[in-house]
Amino acid sequence: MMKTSSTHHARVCFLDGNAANARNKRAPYAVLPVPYERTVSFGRGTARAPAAILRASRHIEAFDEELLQPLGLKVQTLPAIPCRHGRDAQVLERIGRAAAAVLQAGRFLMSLGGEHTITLPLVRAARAAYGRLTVLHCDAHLDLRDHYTNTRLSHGCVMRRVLELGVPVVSVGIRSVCAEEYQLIKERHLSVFWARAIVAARSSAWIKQVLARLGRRVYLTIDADCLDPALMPGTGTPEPGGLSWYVLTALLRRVCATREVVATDLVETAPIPGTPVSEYTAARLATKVMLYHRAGKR
Ligand SMILES: [Mn+2]
Repeated sequence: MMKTSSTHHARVCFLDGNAANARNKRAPYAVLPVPYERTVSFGRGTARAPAAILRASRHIEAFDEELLQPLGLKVQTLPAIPCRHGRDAQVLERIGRAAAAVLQAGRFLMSLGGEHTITLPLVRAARAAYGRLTVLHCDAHLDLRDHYTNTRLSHGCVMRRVLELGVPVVSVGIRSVCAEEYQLIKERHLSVFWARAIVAARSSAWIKQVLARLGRRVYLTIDADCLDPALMPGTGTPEPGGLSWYVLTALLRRVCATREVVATDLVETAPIPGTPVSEYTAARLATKVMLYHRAGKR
């Protein structure tokens, strides 16, 4: 039996439980658990997501049914970032430093949130390491408010802060928007691909339109609520009418095949006690992104 004591948790490999692999500081893939939960407005529990996703990842089949190859991903799972103490800005800086160490070494970073706010320091670190990039933002929400619940460092404002870095954002799966956000996307001609249009599309031409908006290098942020709540019931603000598994993975596969995806975060999973569906879907999604990335490099 494999030991799964919590002290060794961070050392367990994301994908195959190979502890030696998990300690490999030169592994091309680094998984960073970021249990940051501070400004969640509705459902709670996203701080528990990184550990739950890592646990669920142990149950993923070691062969990929789509690419028809063994997973065999070389992954180092890093220790979780301490997120409970310190001011918001301090903790976000801590996250950025951990990300920078991975990205500066040219390794692929897969961050597991935590709430969406963590994307700001992660994008900053990616831009410092790689320069120009586009953020591909999969989400039910635009997260473009200037401030939300009395703070500018909230999950509801994170893409506004990213835009302020001067980084272009392409949003996919959107189906919830406030008047302020709608005004902003009209004024600035922001790239928004509505879930309603994607789900009704009769071809994958929309994927080509997404690709046309992306530069050569891409940072990918996936809010779990971009998916249909049937696949991802455990998320802070579930919205009906989300993307299906096959639609989202088709998009991500094409993006990884045609662009240099330098890092990804998967945020806003909030495990529901008694059903593993949310964390298992999240683990599968994180794995798919790394597999698509590896296939794209070949
Ligand atoms: Mn969202």
